[in-house]
Amino acid sequence: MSSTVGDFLVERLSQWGVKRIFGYPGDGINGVFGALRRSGKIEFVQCRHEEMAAFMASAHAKFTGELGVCIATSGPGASHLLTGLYDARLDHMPVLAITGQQARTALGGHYQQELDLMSMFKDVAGAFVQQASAPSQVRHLLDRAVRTAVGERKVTALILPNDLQDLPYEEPARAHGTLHSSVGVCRPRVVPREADLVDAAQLLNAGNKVAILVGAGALQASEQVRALAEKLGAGVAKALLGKAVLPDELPWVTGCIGLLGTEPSLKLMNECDTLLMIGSGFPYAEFLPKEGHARGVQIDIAPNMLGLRYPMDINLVGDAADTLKALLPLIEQKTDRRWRKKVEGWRKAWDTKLEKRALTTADPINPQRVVHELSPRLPDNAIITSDSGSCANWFARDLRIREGMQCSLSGGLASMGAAVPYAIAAKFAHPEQTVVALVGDGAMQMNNLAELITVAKYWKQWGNGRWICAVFNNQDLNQVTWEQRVMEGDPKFAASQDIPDVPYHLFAISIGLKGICVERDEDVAAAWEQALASDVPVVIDFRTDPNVPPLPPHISLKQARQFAGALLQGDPDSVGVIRQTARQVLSSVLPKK
Ligand SMILES: Cc1ncc(C[n+]2csc(CCOP(=O)(O)OP(=O)(O)O)c2C)c(N)n1
Ligand SMILES: [Mg+2]
Repeated sequence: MSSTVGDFLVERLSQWGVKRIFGYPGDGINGVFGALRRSGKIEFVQCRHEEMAAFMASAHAKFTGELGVCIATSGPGASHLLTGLYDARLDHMPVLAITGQQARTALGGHYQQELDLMSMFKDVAGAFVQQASAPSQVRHLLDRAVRTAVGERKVTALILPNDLQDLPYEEPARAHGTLHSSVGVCRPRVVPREADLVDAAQLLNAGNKVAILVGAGALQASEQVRALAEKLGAGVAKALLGKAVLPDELPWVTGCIGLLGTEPSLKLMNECDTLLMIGSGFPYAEFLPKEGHARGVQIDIAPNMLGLRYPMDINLVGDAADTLKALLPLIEQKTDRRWRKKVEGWRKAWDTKLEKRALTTADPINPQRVVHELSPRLPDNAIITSDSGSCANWFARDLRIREGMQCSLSGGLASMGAAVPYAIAAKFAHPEQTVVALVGDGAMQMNNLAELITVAKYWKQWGNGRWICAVFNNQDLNQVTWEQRVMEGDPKFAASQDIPDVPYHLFAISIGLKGICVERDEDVAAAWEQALASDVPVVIDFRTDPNVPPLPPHISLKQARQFAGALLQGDPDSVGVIRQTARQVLSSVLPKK
């Protein structure tokens, strides 16, 4: 039987199916931690920082489909959660944050660690945020926080004053002003009406050149997307969060789209006459067809994500798999395969180009080669995470996803610091699978490095050490350096861009993990093989060349001029940049001298 409010909370979370909570302790939340210890029903994962706990909760939701839960103390613990919670919110993940608060008797008194948490969480957890004030209120607050998070795929927050956590739990009385809530939520099957499906099918059947764009919302609809694309003779581009929807072995999958995307995806969008978008909030409208050039159908579970990036003709509210299942019988098999052949041709040419780029020599290591060599060596069910930075380009372009793999990154928020916590949450959820995190050195220094200590603390518990962190050590905040050059026309600003050299592999060794340093292109493949065969988690320090350009698949004339101008203004790395850029892509746009 429950005794304190804390005990009740833990028991109720367990009834909701929560098995693991990520967090960090503090006196504002000790009443709940005591209950976690007494109960033993929920595993507590101790992170190095509350932001990492929130990233882990977000990743837990992404890699399992379950609710992610994170917990922190009052004041600074709660405020540290914010970025990870925003990550979940922007990627539509169900996450519950539980935090402490000062005692009810102190609130409003400018007390130590007293923050107005209701106001602070109001934006990120706007779907449901409440601060409990009485024991008998906690039951419905928790039930509603979980049901809202799961049912609406939102972030919610529950704030518990510390004195309240230790009070005896009371069931709500049968009286005016009390509530009697329950556990459980059955998600609906959401399928558009038949007449709307018929309209959508007519539009798609009338198209001669159909392009499909899939996002995270289509991750559970791989089979249906594939069947539909085959019938329509369509090419399929993938938004970053939808990278695992279809394997890259399919010759008509054009890969990722956007600034980090591929040339065939760009061509697919520019030349199609019909666009079908499924479960994607891909933001960059300039990579979609020009307005009026294509007719469009969109499918999304969230009505507020429909018709937003492209003026769609038909906006269908629906679950991706169920909607496609209902749509498929209405779709005619296209006999004219010329468009499909064209898309496959683009894709083939791109594969050749990509491989050539990856195998070009660089100084010291070509970062594209790091991911290029990883792809064929990954086990079938590997999980790959990426940080934000130039490695996200190589993750998007050079990583070839196969069936059964999962991958993700901080998509909507594009925050640095997510790759290692994501990879930790992935490993807790799927301990039998190999997990690989791709991380920039700036992101390591920001917070991923400390989170390796969490790996050192827990890996033996996972039952195996198949967990790898690959660092792209270029001593530069490279993605932004290139944005300064190409988008702004500014030379690299060394004061803001250069970062110290840190021996990541030695840090790993010092905390009991394995560390490998790779300094030459020709050693990249062997390093991956060694790491993938290791029974201890590995950190690989790849010394990569910052002058390999992570450029968008197309570069506009304006950007080319700006880029050339930036180099002429005295970019400190101009010689290396020109050499690498010429080798990679841009020989036509470089300054002549
Ligand atoms: C929290 C946060 N701060 C700043 C940025 C802006 N930003 C995006 S990529 C990047 C550079 C990342 O550098 P690094 O991790 O070394 O990767 P690289 O691009 O060098 O491969 C920065 C500063 C961000 N996305 N998130
Ligand atoms: Mg870097």
